[in-house]
Amino acid sequence: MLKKSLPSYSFLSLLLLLAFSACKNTEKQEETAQNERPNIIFIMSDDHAFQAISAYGSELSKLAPTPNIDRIAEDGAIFSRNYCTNSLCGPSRATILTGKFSNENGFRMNGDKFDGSQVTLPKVLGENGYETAIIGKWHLGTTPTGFDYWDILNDQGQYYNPDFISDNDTTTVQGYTTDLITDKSIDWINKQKDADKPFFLMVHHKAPHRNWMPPLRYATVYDSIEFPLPDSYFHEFDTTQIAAKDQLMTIYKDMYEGYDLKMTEAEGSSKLMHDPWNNEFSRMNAEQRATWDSLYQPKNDAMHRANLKGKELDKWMGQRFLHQYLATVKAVDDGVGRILDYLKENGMDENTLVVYTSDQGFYLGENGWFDKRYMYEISFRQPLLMQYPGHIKAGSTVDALTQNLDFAETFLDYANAPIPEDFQGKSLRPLLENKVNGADFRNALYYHYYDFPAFHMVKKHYGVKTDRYAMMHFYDDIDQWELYDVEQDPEEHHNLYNDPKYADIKERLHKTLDSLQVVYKDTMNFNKSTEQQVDRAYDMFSTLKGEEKGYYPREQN
Ligand code: SGN
Ligand code: CA
Repeated sequence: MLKKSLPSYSFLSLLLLLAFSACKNTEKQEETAQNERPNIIFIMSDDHAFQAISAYGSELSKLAPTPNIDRIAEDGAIFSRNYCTNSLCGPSRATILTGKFSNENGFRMNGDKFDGSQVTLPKVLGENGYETAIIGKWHLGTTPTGFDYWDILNDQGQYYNPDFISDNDTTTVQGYTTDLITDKSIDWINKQKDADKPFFLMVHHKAPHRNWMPPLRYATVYDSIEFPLPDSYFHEFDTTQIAAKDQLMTIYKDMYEGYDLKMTEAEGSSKLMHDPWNNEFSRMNAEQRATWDSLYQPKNDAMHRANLKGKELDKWMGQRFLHQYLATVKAVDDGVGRILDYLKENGMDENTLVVYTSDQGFYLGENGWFDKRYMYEISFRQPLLMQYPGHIKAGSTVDALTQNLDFAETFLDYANAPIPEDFQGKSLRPLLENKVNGADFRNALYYHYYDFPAFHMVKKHYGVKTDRYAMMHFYDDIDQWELYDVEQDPEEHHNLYNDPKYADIKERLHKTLDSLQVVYKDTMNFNKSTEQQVDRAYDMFSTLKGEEKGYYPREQN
């Protein structure tokens, strides 16, 4: 069933409609003939915050710019208010593939198994004459379906010498993963160069995901820079925001000194502090490890000599995190540059739609946090840039409320392929062609996050976001509503839900939320985690942190 299928009409109106649609069809055919079917290259990194893309203009990114990603904004469009449906890797990827919310595509949290028998974007493109491929991170639990070619990382993948899995074959490839994904992508594009079919390629980077291992060439690249830590780095939440207070994603409390921050035990030693999962360092060969140690030793020794304590040490940890995160981003940016250069050098830039995004937003020290999951702006917002010369105006900004839910329909629209009736997004093409005003495109977004109890202990929640406000409900082990005036309070530190002045706004938002849940068919499931499940999860974290059970006591709400 296609989205533009005929509803039922009376006989007369049916005749009129048929006559009319015959004309429309002829017009449509002419229009189609003129319409090129572009190649589509979809580049997605993992956990790349918009604050770390210089085209988005943050002070931080000015010190660690991304000139190649920025080229897409210069030659095309940047989306200033693009959001995800569920701020987590697997769910975001499933939404992008299916054009559906998690409740409809069945993939709610990492660890779920993606149902590859359902209709997906690559399948529809394939049926409509596209050659399709995915290279890089997949993380959906089952092997890809609907792609002509796939070459994926195992689960989260590794930064060094990763395993790549293709049809029944796993190969360990020597090198740095970001560079390898770029090499493999360019090789594949090169094979399509002279084909008479258009292609769709998903280039999915692992970087800059935790544990932020930069390539050796950038291990010291930002060492001379002191990055600004956000003003809210030491923010303390009170009980009006229990769901924000009660999490495990604070840089200076919850990161592992060795695994995450590469801190060593003592001056002169290269032995890492707490490193519960040696799965990243163990991938390196002896030569890589020796070079790594030679680059990290002087800065780790300097850290020991400085003998930092308390907040000074907390700030040092934030700096170390940003240095590494931004160094892994720099390699992603190199990769984007290589793909853009390849397209230009081979005369393919004009007929290729290039998209850059991340699977969600990411905290870079705001509230003292890393990771994502929350519907709060920083992790809800998902960077998005697109270029298609001659079709998307260079240097344009799209300020409509858009979502990763819309990607599938957008690409099908550009490919002149039919859009399945049950896809839940909207094509962004009219926005990019200035055929619709941002304010008329969509007035509210829906969100739903389910992964609790789990890593970082962010509670289950769903919510609505309008032009100005965000309202969300944290449920499962608590029952808390929050309302923010995001325009006045961009950091979302003032929960207005119980403020009588906002009663009308609250009521309106509730109505919008109710209608979105109907539209997106999200019949609520208030399954409660048992007390034991939640306690077990907290115990797991205490153990991973190398502490006694109960080290992380559960907030008593
Ligand atoms: C890993 C990370 C978490 C992260 C999840 C989900 N821990 O489990 O910090 O939230 O991935 O990330 S790690 O120490 O093993 O890296 S996601 O992007 O895949 O959803
Ligand atoms: Ca991610």
